[in-house]
Amino acid sequence: MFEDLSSKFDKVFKFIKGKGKVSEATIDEFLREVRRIMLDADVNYKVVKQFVDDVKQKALEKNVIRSINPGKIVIDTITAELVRLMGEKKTDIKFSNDVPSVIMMVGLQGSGKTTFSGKLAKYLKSRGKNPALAACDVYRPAAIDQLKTLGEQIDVAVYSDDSKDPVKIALAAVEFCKQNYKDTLIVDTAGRLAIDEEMMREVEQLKSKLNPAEILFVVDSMTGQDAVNTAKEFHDRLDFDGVILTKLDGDSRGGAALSIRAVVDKPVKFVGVGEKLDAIEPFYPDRMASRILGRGDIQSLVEKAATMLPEELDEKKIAKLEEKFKGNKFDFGDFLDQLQQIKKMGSLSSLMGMIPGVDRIMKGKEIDDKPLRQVEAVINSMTLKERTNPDIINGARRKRIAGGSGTSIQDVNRVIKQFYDMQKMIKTFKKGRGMNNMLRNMGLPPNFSLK
Ligand SMILES: Nc1nc2c(ncn2[C@@H]2O[C@H](COP(=O)(O)OP(=O)(O)OP(=O)(O)O)[C@@H](O)[C@H]2O)c(=O)[nH]1
Ligand SMILES: [Mg+2]
Repeated sequence: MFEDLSSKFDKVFKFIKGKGKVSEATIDEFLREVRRIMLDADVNYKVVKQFVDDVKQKALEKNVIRSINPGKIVIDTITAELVRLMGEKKTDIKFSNDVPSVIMMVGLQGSGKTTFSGKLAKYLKSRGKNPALAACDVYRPAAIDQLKTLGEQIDVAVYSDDSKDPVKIALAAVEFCKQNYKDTLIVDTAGRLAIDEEMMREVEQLKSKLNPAEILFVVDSMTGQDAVNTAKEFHDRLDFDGVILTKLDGDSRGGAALSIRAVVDKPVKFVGVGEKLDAIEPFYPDRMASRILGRGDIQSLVEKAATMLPEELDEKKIAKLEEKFKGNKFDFGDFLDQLQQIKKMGSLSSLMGMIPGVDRIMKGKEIDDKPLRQVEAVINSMTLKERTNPDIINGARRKRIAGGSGTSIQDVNRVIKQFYDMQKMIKTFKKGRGMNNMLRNMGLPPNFSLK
């Protein structure tokens, strides 16, 4: 995410860090560079001007010119101003006192409304809500089916009928929620190629009839300043409550993320970071600033792992795994369980991108998940007996497993070797020689840390 922006910030920060004392002219030179970086990232020019002026004023107030550590003052000021620019604090979804709370999605065609409706339903469901979806895009023939398919994947009811009237469908969906004890209704609406009067009238009508708790404007972050301009037009007509920035996993330069809040004065509430239904993250301005400045986002990574636990990994399973570790009984079945846990957290690329510095090294390159998938396929082709007792996997069995999993015998050999290596690692760990031994086994120096 934003690799280009982070590496440029990194460069210009190095310039100021190296300075002992600075004059106002040096600060100006530095800020001219910051300005250029932000314009290159397609941040709105008015926003950039205000930002740079604010940074200068605040740095001067902090006596940067007389300071012996001017670099730190300037960098801290920029960090704080970036956070402020994006809205300071995370803003939650609002719910109404009426049942159901209606959350309405609006935005241009292809911005990601339908996908985000599914993501939000899944997100709210895992947090104790009982949502339903309403299919109010009656224009695109496949739109209703698309939403129904998403609903099936997450086991959330989708209300649709063939009245061809979005307002009627939405009102009927509200009734459906009341009768079926659904507390939240997510309304997916139709998008058009550019803002047209008909679409605007339709969403205005939906707004007045539904009295939604939230209108969320969904926008493709890759469209940069166009995203910001569209946001403004939608905002003038609809006074929406929050912004959803989608496709931040792509090569979005950061312009939309950095300018939208300042231009429409409405918070970004979530971001979309992939096509899958769990590729949704609440928007934290401070964490986003950290990513933009190439410092990663360890907090989100940890939370991602932690929030999975109640839902997807039950206490019993953890206890069982611990037992197995202790008794040296860790087998291929457990190996497979572990792999599936990792996969549930998202793609390897998105996980690695949250580690400080990694984004810049990878420069947007995708990490190939194929080896993981291969390991999974190989284990899936083993019999239960083979999984618990890998020593019996002889040549003939290896051949069968390779055939069954669509891999080669070499692949199977590799997976089995990896498994034994992992067992060895667990043993070293158990013997109490601790973390450093484990790191050495992984080919890393002792006391290795990501910071
Ligand atoms: N990479 C990536 N793709 C996304 C994201 N969100 C949506 N998409 C993809 O963008 C395309 C359009 O998404 P939709 O959800 O159908 O968009 P929409 O706004 O409902 O489109 P219309 O109904 O035609 O107006 C699909 O191929 C999605 O898979 C995201 O966060 N990241
Ligand atoms: Mg749609």
